[in-house]
Amino acid sequence: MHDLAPIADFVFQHQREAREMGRLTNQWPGLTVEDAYRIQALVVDRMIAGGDRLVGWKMGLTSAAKQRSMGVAEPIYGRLTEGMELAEPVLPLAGTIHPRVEPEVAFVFKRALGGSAVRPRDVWLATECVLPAFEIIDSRYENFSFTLVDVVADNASGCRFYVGEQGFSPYACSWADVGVVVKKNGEVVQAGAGAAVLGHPVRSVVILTQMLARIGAEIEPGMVVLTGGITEAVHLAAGDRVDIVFDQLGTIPLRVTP
Ligand code: 0L1
Ligand code: MG
Repeated sequence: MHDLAPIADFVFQHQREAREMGRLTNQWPGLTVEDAYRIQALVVDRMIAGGDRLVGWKMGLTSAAKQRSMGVAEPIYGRLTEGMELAEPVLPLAGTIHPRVEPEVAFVFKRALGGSAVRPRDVWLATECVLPAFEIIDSRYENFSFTLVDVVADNASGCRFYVGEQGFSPYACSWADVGVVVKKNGEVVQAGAGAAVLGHPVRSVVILTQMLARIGAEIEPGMVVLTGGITEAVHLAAGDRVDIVFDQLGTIPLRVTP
């Protein structure tokens, strides 16, 4: 049994300074997934103590391919804070290590949603709107290489996120069928559809509520949930322009600056 506070201090410092670290599981063998979620929460407590605010949740490992590569059957979740949100689709590389971008669908909630028995239709009733979004993931581990425990403790690689300006009714379309193309410097580098996220992004929210119920937490009114990457993540470098084209729903033009 480890004292988790010094481990959380270690992760917090590496996240704050955007500094690479070795795997926690090498330095502190025996950590469990439950310990890792506790470390994640303690790290975010430190951010909040410094003036930040919890504004939502992110889901990760939501594609069959990512789950297979990590040897898991369940997605993971991370926490979103105000300080992680980009006001405009511009990513300064300063403050990151080796960032990648993922197109995602974001849900914003008007009502609290929680418990272990949430159904998809409960999600729709609690949702204010759905928006095209992107997440910047930036593992603090060397070479983006980690175990499940490591990545959970590192806030599921969460770094920054951006939510588009135009919100859509949850009923505007089938979010499983929404097509997304990612163009980097004019060239198509990824393509996918909402169904890549657990068959339908709404399932990601259902699973999140079940996972949060285990720790007595829930989605609160006003919170945003990033449901998971629709395509493989795309590597970013200074000067890149990445257009994330959501079929019928608009394009988010991401610029990467030094
Ligand atoms: O948001 C994500 O899907 C990332 C989950 C963590 C694994 C990774 O960094 O690829
Ligand atoms: Mg993601």
